[in-house]
Amino acid sequence: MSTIKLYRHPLSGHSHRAELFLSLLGLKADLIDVDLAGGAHKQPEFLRKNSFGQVPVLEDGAVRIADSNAILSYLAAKYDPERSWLPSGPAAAAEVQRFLSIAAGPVAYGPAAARLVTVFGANLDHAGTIETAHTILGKLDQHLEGRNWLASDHPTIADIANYSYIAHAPEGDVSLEAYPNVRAWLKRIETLPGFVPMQATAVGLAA
Ligand SMILES: N[C@@H](CCC(=O)N[C@@H](CS)C(=O)NCC(=O)O)C(=O)O
Repeated sequence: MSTIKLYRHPLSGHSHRAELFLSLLGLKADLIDVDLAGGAHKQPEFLRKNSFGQVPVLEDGAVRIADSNAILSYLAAKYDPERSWLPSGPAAAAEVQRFLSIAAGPVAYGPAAARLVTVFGANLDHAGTIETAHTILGKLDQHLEGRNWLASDHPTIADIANYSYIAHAPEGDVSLEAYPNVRAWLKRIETLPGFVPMQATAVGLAA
């Protein structure tokens, strides 16, 4: 049995990015579903793993990491000695960090938040989240003009961090129709050896 455990929710894009990266690295992990609807993430047992009460959490032997981007950074530093997924040069590392911040900023407040409304019934300003989503998608589409990957000439954790919520943006009523470079980039990620999709939901699939 594997010593790596990923506490997650199957419809959580933050969880999916960790699951996807484990798979791309060829690492076996036990996926442990946390019952968010039942409030298991706010119970003492889970709060001992992450006092913020959120998935995902990774346990690798005695090491415990909360936060999806922190998990990506840890896995890249530990299991990719060539540092291809997280380059160690100062400028290259900074460029990856720039896109981790975008994943935790406008992508979280845009496409991820729009999907929170439609999939989980979150009480947010749906129109505002959709507007934020289109602003960042427009910028990313421009950035990807003539580029295959977000932060380098090869895939890095910047691509993995941004993939899940952008791929599932239509579930939040955010169409990707106007962003051909973004759609081509998503497809590129989907052809990486070891790619695993996030479970789709019934909402927004026609968008
Ligand atoms: N910054 C965190 C955000 C994680 C997050 O928002 N997780 C959501 C599921 S996608 C969650 O656990 N929500 C429950 C809550 O916040 O109460 C990360 O990147 O892991």
